[in-house]
Amino acid sequence: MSIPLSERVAIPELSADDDGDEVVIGGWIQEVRDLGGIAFVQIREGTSTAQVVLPKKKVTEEVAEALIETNRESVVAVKGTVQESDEAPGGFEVLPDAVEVLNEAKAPLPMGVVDKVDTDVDTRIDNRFMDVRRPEVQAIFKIRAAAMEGGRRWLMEEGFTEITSPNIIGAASEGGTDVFEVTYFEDSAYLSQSPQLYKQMMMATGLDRVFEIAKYFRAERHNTRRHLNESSAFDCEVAFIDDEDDVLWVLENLVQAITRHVDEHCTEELAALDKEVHVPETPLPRVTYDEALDWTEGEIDEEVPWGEDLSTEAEYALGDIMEEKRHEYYFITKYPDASKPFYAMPDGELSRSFDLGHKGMEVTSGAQRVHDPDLLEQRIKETGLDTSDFEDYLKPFHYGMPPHGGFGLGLERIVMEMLELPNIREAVLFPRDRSRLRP
Ligand code: AMO
Repeated sequence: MSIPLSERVAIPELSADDDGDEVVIGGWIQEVRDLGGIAFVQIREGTSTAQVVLPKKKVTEEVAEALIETNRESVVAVKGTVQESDEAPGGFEVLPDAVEVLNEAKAPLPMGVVDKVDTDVDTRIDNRFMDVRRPEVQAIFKIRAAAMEGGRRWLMEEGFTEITSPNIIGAASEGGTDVFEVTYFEDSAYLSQSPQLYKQMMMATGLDRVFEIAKYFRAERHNTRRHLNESSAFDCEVAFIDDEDDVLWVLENLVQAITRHVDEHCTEELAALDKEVHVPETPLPRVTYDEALDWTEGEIDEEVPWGEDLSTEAEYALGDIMEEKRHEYYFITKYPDASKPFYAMPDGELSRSFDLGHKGMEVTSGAQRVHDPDLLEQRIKETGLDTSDFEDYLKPFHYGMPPHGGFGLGLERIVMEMLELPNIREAVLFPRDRSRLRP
């Protein structure tokens, strides 16, 4: 007779209070300790385990063998009685009457799950299904999901509408060369670098506040610890703004909502990673681009010429300075126009653009946008792009486009930063980088 899996009780929900209850549990065989007259088997589900106790005189040979002889990491169902036990981890154990091996794992395993040996990151990603069985890895993806939930919830509460824009597009969304070209029937198309042009087009519709948890595809050739060729972001756009300050308000509160949600809902996961999340106070400090150059001068080997984007070295130096001032998160505002894209609103030589930094890592860029069609067209031309590629984007600007602005908050970047992960690949299940297209 098979064990009814629909009656399965979640291991994290079991405790000594269930003493005497008949339960069904299911999970992966993590560890077997056979002491002769008695054996202990740890069954893992998620980041929790339950101890199954096998006193050889009290359980049938068939039950004992099924757990002791089956390879580690096999999936089993166990039906038995919960008994309080001071010696068992969690204060309880399960005495089984029936065991069913649902799927036996091959041996040897492609990588260890609980062994304390360091497995290299490539082996881990090649075997992600097994890597995610490790509590500290599973915790990362639960926290990532919580970050998405916390952000999405807050945006919904603030009246944002979630949109979905196309990922297969006819012209490069961010301009430039970092686009993946794909065959589209008889034509070629591109994978979207961001939903930038679409979220802006929505500002002409009356949906005044939109967001998308978007995919960015970027054919950047560099292989760094903070770049992916496929990444995700909270992309927001807001209409009827006075200036970029209105957008900064949304961003700082979104970051606060994300970190607060993780802090409040991921206690176990943070403990598995031995991390604490710091919820920033708002408003976040604003540092102008000029101040950033000024403050980092002398702290870095290669000065940043005015007008250019901050170098990685300057970003980290600024991160250190801000950390000394006890600020993990901070805005960098008033960038030079020359360093920002055509759609960002110029303000003389400056731009109404900003970045959000966290300890030296850029986690967000955004800006008030140009909403005047003539200026926008002129800027597209000045960038060396072909305005005919932007016809669909430009059209709404001729038919009632309110002042607007927005930002893209890199999801992997904020997860990586929150959890102090050494590499962005740790924050995505199946990373895409220059040398990886599988699994
Ligand atoms: P930007 O190109 O700065 O701006 O991207 C916004 C944020 O997305 C994240 N990000 C990445 N993360 C990992 N790997 C990458 N290759 C990568 N590229 C970007 C970063 C970055 O800050 N359209 C604008 C946003 C806007 O103005 O609304 C844009 O895409 O965290």
